[in-house]
Amino acid sequence: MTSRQTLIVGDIQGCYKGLRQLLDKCEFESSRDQLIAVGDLVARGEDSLATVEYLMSLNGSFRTVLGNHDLHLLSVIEGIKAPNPKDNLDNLLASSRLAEISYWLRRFPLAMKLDAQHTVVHAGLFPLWSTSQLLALSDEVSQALSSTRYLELLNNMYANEPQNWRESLDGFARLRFIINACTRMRFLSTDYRLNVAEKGKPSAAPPHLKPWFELDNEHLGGHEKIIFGHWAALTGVTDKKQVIGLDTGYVWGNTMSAYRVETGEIIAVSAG
Ligand SMILES: [Mn+2]
Repeated sequence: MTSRQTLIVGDIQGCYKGLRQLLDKCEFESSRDQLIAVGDLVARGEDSLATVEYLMSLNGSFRTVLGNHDLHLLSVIEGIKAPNPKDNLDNLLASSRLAEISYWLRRFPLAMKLDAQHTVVHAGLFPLWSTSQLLALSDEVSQALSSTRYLELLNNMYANEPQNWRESLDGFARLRFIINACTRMRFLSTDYRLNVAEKGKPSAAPPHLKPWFELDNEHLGGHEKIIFGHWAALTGVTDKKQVIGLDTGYVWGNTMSAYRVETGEIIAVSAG
């Protein structure tokens, strides 16, 4: 690559070695290019601390949307939740830079628009929302995350309710729905009820549940693309031109993927 590129990388999950291999393969130059992540920067991989320190070192060349694992890390840092025993966060939690890491992380949004075409969000676009509504709702959560309500929000974040979106939702129920839709959604029932329990492949789900991208979204423009992660069981396959899944399960031994915005290419490295 000799011209500036914008790369969107799938779920990194603390897989530092895979991230660096993927960026090398893409010929990523931090002085020239932009790197954007779909969230879940940390968790089960071999080195969540090295991953975060590297991404922080990129300064303005790196941005992310927040994933469920990133929000959970904030709760763990604040002592609201215990670390998940399946995660590998010990070195990160022991870091002398922990306060700096928390401050850095919680200033990122749940969703971002790169241009008129490309929207990035960890779990997906709730199909009753337009991308501009998604951005406005993401801002509501960001305001709480950067305010004195920060700890209260983390304390009120853990529940699977409400399942139905209503514009009249308010308080923490509203913020929780936005967080669940943006960071945990996979399936919805056909009446647009959020189901965050089911995790497998669409073909293995009960018939009343559909992947979020299979439900009609009358607000999504024909030129728009949604770039998301979170759902490793899809291995990136959505069968929709407008919906680009980048969680290809590197942490489970599969691949880590990046989408090159300028060309529409997917570049991947294998864990095996
Ligand atoms: Mn996730």
